[in-house]
Amino acid sequence: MTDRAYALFEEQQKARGIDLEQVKQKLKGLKIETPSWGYGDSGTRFKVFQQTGVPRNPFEKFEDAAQVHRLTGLCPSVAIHIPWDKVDDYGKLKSHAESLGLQIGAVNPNLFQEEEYMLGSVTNADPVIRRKATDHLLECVDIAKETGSRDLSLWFADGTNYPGQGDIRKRKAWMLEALTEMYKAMTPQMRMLIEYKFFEPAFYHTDLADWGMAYNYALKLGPQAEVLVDTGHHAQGTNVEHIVAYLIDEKKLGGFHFNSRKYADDDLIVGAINPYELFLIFYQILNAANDSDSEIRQTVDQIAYMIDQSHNIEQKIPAMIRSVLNVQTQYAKALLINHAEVEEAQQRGDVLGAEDAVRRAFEFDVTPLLHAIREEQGLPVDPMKAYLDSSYPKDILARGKGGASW
Ligand code: AOS
Ligand code: ZN
Ligand code: ZN
Ligand code: ZN
Repeated sequence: MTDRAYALFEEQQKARGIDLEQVKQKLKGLKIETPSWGYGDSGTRFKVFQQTGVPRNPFEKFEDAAQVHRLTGLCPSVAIHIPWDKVDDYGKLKSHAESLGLQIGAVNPNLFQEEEYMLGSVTNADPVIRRKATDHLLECVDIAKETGSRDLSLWFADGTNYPGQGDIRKRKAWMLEALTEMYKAMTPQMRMLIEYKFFEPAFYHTDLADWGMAYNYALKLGPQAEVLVDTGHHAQGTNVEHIVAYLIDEKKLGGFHFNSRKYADDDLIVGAINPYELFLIFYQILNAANDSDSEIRQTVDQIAYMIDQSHNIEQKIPAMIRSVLNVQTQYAKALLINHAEVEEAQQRGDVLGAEDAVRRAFEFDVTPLLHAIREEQGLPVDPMKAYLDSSYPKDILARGKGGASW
């Protein structure tokens, strides 16, 4: 059955001029980093729900992440959040990760959970608090040295709730001061990925509100600083794939935090609400992947694909499996775009033809293709089912309730 479905799919794609061997190779190369915080308890400002069986410490978070990688083959690294994942010995955490076939990925400083940061961290009017916040950034650089992490992902909750509450321009300068100090502490192999979000928790102004501000800081800091696009961090209607194309073209797109949303920064399972947006993001990336400029191709190669989700009511591990499979599916669909066909239609000024050439790829059922590559990789064809049928979901119940949470 699978074979017949694949044979038909292969025939169909061949007729469209798609080289399936190349598609398969690219699919097998896809890597998506999962976040340690996605495995723990989380919630909204109204309630953090406690589930039975969530990891009790960073070591167990890696054990759960290893399940996701074992079954999908997609997630060899895990992002950590400091101090949520603070341990005495990062070398020990690193070897634990390696023993599970994983690596420690991006290090995420946390400058939003201490009392002192109520009016800002690196942008606080009090120099003592700014110092403390900057020291935490430096601590994270040191941790990244120990864990062997390339990327430091920065997101700041800094902002104000009311006009006049803070001096926007002074805060802008303090932000640059802190980032500069951190940038100078990084090793040449490291990258600073600067995230932005237009509101929440601050509701009047956010110091790093949009991609333009993140880009401006990255430009001032130097080549090791780049922009991180979190898909949930835009106003309704924003054309995220345009931002992606623009940043790639400027060689400043460092990575993604994938998630999906209906209203704001909802942190829902990526691809659950807006799969076409995700597909169009990959369209832009793949369009740039063949650019004649080698620096653009290199930018595309270095993009860090990361999930940033907080699973409040979902079972954590299945939610993560669903998420990465959704990314894989949209990536697979985008790989079916015939770029030459799109370009020809553009040249002819054929608006409908160009749109059709892009959309048609989205409309294919890629299930036979995904089953085929999983078989070739020795992975279960249905990773979700394989997880649910395994003993792991039952085994972790022994951990009880009250695991790690933010
Ligand atoms: C916050 O909205 C951001 O997306 C950050 O990436 C944050 O660090 C992450 O959600 C973990 O809290
Ligand atoms: Zn209300
Ligand atoms: Zn994020
Ligand atoms: Zn967010």
